[in-house]
This record gives sequence, structure tokens and C-alpha cells, in this order.
Amino acid sequence: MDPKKRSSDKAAQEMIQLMADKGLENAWDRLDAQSPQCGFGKSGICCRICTMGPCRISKKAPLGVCGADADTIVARNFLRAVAAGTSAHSDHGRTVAEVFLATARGEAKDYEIKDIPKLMRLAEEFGVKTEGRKVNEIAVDVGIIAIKEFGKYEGEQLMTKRAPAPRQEIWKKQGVTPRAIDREVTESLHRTSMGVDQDYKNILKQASRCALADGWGGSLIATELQDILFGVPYPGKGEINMGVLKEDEVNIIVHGHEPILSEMIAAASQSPEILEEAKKVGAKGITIAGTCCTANELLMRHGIPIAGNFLNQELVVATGAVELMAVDVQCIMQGLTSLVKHFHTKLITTADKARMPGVEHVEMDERDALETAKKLVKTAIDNYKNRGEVHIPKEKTAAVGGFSMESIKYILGGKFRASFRPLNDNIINGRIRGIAGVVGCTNPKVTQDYEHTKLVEELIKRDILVLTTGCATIACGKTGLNNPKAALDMAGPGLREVCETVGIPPVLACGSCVDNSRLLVSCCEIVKEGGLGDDLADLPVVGACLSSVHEKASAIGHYFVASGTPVVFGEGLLQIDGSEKVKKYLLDEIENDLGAKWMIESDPVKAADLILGAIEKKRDALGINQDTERKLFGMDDRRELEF
Ligand code: SF4
Ligand code: MSK
Repeated sequence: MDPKKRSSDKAAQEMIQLMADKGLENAWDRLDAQSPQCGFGKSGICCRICTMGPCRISKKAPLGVCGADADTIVARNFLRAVAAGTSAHSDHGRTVAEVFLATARGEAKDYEIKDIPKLMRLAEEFGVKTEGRKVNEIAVDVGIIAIKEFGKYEGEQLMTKRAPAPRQEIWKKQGVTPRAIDREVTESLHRTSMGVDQDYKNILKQASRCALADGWGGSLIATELQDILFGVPYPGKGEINMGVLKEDEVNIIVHGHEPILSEMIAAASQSPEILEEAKKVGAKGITIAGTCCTANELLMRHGIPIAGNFLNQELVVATGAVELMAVDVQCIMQGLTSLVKHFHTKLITTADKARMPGVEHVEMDERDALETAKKLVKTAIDNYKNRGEVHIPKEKTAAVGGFSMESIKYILGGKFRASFRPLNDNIINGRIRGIAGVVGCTNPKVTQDYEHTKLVEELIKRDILVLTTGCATIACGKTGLNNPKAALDMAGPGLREVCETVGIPPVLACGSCVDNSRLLVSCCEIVKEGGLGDDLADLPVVGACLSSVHEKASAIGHYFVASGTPVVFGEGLLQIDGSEKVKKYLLDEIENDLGAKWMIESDPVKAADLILGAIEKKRDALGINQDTERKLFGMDDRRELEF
């Protein structure tokens, strides 16, 4: 057990060693216990979708009991991963839409419609009348339309209309324009059940439609409505890593994804009566810190500190300094249930759809959200006295978060002419070669944070502007890449010059995993601004995820590919090696249909080269790589000029 192999983050290394010394188990230890992992599963050729199985494809047995071959099984598993990822993002979006509607109806008194201009823009997009109407009436109509997007019985996803017209045409021609979000997920499960869709290309086509329902549907609805409820993020300072926990304060970790919970806990912890109670138990105050994507949501809007990413969740508990870990949905390790037994930490679930055995449950009721949050904070305060030995690593790094599409536009163009023009111009003149979206999780199979941070360093060195989301953002934050000053020193000369002139850092923290939708809409704005082609596929933009955990990553990657943006994933993450045909389609032929393809590379330096290569290819196609010849005019030339 070498902590340095497990994580590149010094604070994590310290805690991994401490856990080992205390004989406490974490995800890395469980991975060791699981190794070697099943080769059939890794290549996607294990099928257990019917009770004639499970079937595993091999040379000796190339067909499942039903006759399904490796191509069908691999494609089905890929589609199921995309569908599960889509369902996760979209169910998050649905929860937000329900709270939004309840707020608009006055049934969720602790939430409010904060961003009225954004509400008005969405109302116009949804065809809701705004003139002479009250904000709440408009919001009710918007909320109902948003909820209908999940289950409407006819029509297509409304927000796909944000994509440039040629992209919409491609989707129409390929038959992948998504319909209702739930319909795409349900149909994907139906098609992949025994004896239904057996044509791997047809299955992969549904993967495109389902993924698009996520990016342009569920995820986008989540982001847009969260912005209206909690405010569009604008840049602000925060701190990242376990050093944000305080020895003399009550520490609360909010973990999961939905700001519906974390926003209220943050608000509750500020109330004077609650702070007074904390003082009564001898604490100097209350520290709220996040792990995983709910952390990104809080950093984006409030500069609330982040204690770490996915693989930090067990490590923060092992500090002994966490009074309460309140969790909602997604990326919550079941390993926490046994770990908290060794500490005073109270683990509490808050979403009925994500309970844990033996763990206390406090349902987050949107009609009484602040009271529920106060109850949770009081539980933490009461637990302060039960603290034992505490070991908090010192590491914490200053970071700037809060880069939404709106804030980037505002920074680039100012309040009165917010615009992507300066960005487009600097891509066209070549100072910035292109843009990379670096996203993803931290997987114990690779050294925590290393892939993401090394890749980002290599990209900015190559004058590529980087936008990050999810646990990749937190990885970057820990190493100082979200600290504009430190990151500028690593950036190439062109990128550095532009960033210094317009006042943006070279690495923009854009939020949580549902916020990858911000990257999509930013790309649409760049196309609209002009000079870089007519379609998303024309843009010198590439997505990258070298380390992922969740099926959501497959959905995200595939909605970028289906939207015309090439995507690089780390080896083995797609689990498609068992079918040459599926690989050929996703890594090559899909480009003919949708204008982009998947690429596989785990080495961050090689991945950066691959990304730069893809960007330069786009630049060549756009004709912006040609050096304009500088001609010095002599007298003869002047005489030839016609006026
Ligand atoms: Fe086996 Fe076919 Fe059933 Fe899959 S669907 S488990 S391949 S029999
Ligand atoms: S939390 S999906 S580990 S990014 Fe969104 Fe992190 Fe990945 Fe979960």
C-alpha cells in the first residue's frame, strides 16, 4: 500500500496512511480485494439481462443462450450505461423542477425565484406569455412545461432548439432527436431487454438519442432551474481540500448532488440562533463543506469550501472532525455506513430514493426545507461533544469557481454588450488554439487527481482554454489550477496573454456533472457569435474524461459526441473492448453520422496531444490556420491598385 500511488493529493495521502495505520478500510482497499476483476465485465461481454444467463462470450462460446453475439451484448451494455446515466441526471432535474414549481405556487416557502431575467429568457424559449403577468404566474407555467418535458406523449425536447440549425438537421436526418426524457430511458431499457433490439448499430443510435435527452433535456433543465432558484453563478473565491475543516468548529459535510438540500443547510448554518447554539457547546462556529458535485454547486454560487472529490468522502470522515455528513443522491459510497461506526460522525440520508441500511433518515421536505435543514445542523451541534481524536490535514488551496455561460459572456464583453466575441476572435487569430472540456470522477484504479490535473496542465501549456466540471474541477482546485495566478504561470504565451487581457483564468470551473450542459450552451453561443463555423462540429472544441466512475460519464461523453464534439476517454472506461464492430462504430464510423467520435487515451500527455491534433484539424477545416501573408507594397504595386 503506497499512498502516493493511490493519490497525488498530499492531504489524501496523509489520510490514506492514517486509515491504514488504524486498520480502517477504504475504496482502494476494497479494489485490492476485488482484484483481479472479471475480464468479461471489463470488455462488456457479460450479459445477465435474462434468466437463461448469465452468459459470457468467449471463443469457446461465442453466443449467449438466446443467440446474442458479442456486438449485441456490448452495444446493449453501453446503451444501458447511457440510459442509467441519463436517468440519474434527469431525475435530479425532475426533483429541481418539482421544487421550482412548488416554489412558484408558494408551497415551498423557503425557496424563492432569485434570477428573474433568466426566468424571463426561459419563459420566452418555452413560449410562455410574460407581459402583464406576475413572476410567480410565469414561473408556474415554466415549471409545468419543464416537468412535461420528462413525460410528454408527443413532440421533441424543447431545448434541442438551442442547438445550431445544421445540428438539428443532422439529428433529424439520423433520427436521434430526443423525445420525452423518460421515454428515451424507458425505450432504452426495453430495447436492451432479451429478444428486442439485436442490431448493434440501431442500439447505438438509441444511445445517441437517449444521451441527447440528458444533455439537452434532463441536465439542462436541472442547471437552468437551479440557476433561477439559487442564482446564476458568477466568479467568487473559495478553498479546496480537507484543510477547510476546522478543529474548533462544528463541521458539516454535504455530499451528493442536489443543491435543494445543500443550499438550505448552508442557509440554516448562518442563522444567529443556530450559531448561538454552536457557541453553547464550545464551538467557535459552523463550517459547511462539500464533497462531490453538491460541493461544486456551493462553490459556484457561494464560495463555500470544498473538502474533496469522490475518493475523499471516506477520508474526510477519517479526520474525526466531521459531526455530520448529510447525503442526498449519487456517488455516495455504501462503505461510509461501516466507516462512520469508528467515529462520532452522524451519517444521515435525506432522499427517500437513496437510503442506506442502519442509517438515520431525515426526509428533505421542500415545504419545510429550512426547518429540516436546521434540524440537521442542530444534530451536528449536539454531536460536537462526542468528538474523539481529530486529525485534519493542513492542505487547502485558494480557488475561483462560478463560471456559467452567462458569467463568461459578461466577463468577456461587459454588462452592456455581454458577448463571446473576444473569445472567438482570439481563437480565430490563434492565440487560443481551442477549448477543452475536462470532466470526470476519481477512480481508485488510477492515481487520484493525477490524470485530470496533468491533462489540464498540458492543455493550457498548449494554449487550449480549459473548462472543467465535476470531480475533475475539485482535482484541479486542489493543485491550484483554479487559482488564476498559479494557473497563468503554467499557461502557454497566447492563452496567458488573452486571459490577462480579458481577466479570465485559463481553467474555468463550471460546476457539477449536470452542469456539463453549461458547456453545451456555451458552445452554441460561440457558434452564434460567428466566425467559427455553423455547427457545433465545426468548433475547435474537444471533451475529455480520463477517469470516471459513474454511468453518468458515459451519458455525458455520448451527448457531446452526438452533439458534434469529439471526446477522449481513458482506457477501459467504456467497457466496449469485447466487440470490434462496436469499437469501430464508436471510435470511427459515428463521425460520418454525427460529426464526432470517441477517442481512447489514458496517458494525459498523449491525450493532450490527441486533443490538440483534433483541434488543429478543426482549425484547418475552418481555414483559420493559414498564416496571412504580409506583403510590403512597393511603388509598382501601388500603381497597380485599382480604386
Ligand atoms: Fe444470455 Fe441472451 Fe439472456 Fe443475455 S439475453 S443473459 S445473452 S440468454
Ligand atoms: S460527483 S459522477 S464522481 S464527477 Fe458528480 Fe464526481 Fe463523477 Fe460523481
